Amino acid sequence: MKQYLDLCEHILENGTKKEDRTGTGTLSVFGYQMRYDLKKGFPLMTTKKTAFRLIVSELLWFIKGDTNVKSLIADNNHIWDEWAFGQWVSSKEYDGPDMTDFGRRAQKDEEFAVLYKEQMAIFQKNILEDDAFAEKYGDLGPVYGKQWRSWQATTGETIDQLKNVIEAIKKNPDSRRHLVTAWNPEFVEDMALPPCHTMFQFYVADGKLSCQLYQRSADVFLGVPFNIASYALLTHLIARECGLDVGDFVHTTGDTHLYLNHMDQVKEQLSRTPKELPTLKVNEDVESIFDLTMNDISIEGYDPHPRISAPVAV
Ligand code: DHF
Ligand code: TMP
Repeated sequence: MKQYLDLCEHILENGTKKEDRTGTGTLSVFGYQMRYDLKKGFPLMTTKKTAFRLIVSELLWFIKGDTNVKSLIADNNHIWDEWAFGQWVSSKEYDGPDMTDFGRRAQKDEEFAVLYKEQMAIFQKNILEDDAFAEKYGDLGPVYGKQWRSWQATTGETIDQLKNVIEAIKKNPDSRRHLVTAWNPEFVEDMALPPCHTMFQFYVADGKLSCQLYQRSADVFLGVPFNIASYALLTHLIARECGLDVGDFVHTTGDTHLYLNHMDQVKEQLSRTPKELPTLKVNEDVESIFDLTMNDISIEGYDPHPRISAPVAV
């Protein structure tokens, strides 16, 4: 994972101080590219413990076309909670303490952080126990799952981009049109968070499947480790379904930033020596990526340095 550490150093050295939507502030560069040879091991961070289970559960959630946090929360995956919670506390129905700007206030104000935790716990309970509530506030809008599996066409029909791209890779591997896009301009406004990983392309050469992602906005400390592992996993899963080996994962990012409240954490991570990469194991009895469940996917030989926690900018 030297490339990832190089990126962190590159931003520390060359990043420009830039304000951002969340009010946190960042050091940012525009345009960066990393390349991971997937044959050399599975690119999961070894310089900080990264929860592979959460990455699998989120990817399977995209693959099944789901956009509601209910199934993630049921899986004990809370990485999308804040963005669903935001919909509830800004609705007319919400009558608890004022949660305006909860992300930033929870970091600065301990008293508020207690109130926030209480309301978040109520939210999570409601999502799990009340179907109508979950339908209303758990849905993040037409985000990744919707665009990948049922893009709305003007004919009234929907387009299954993921299924189509897998079929196309099998039938016509040399094609230069193996693309899936989550950026649907008509619906960007309806999404709780406009897609960060916006478009990806597959490429087949020498019997190997490669994938390139264009990510418009990249939170290098928190989001990027998840994004790298998630797309590496997707590439493995599609390669095996298409009878191909894995090639490279190419990660191209637009606004590539380190949040100013992640600086100590990044420096701690940079002080650590990378370890050997783990190996991915997928249940061979399941062929199609549409039939895989959590239990079919695991990682072996993962012995990372300890976790480094950091606040997420909402
Ligand atoms: N907003 C921002 N500002 N950055 C993001 O990376 C981000 N990612 C989103 C949604 N919005 C975002 C979805 N993905 C975490 C990782 C990925 C993710 C959201 C959150 C995260 O907090 N990871 C922590 C803790 C994970 C845990 O164990 O619960 C980590 O240390 O990796
Ligand atoms: P933005 O919509 O203002 O760009 O904010 C989105 C933030 O979330 C930004 O810091 C990038 C980060 N992010 C990732 O890095 N990876 C992800 O997968 C997601 C969903 C978000």
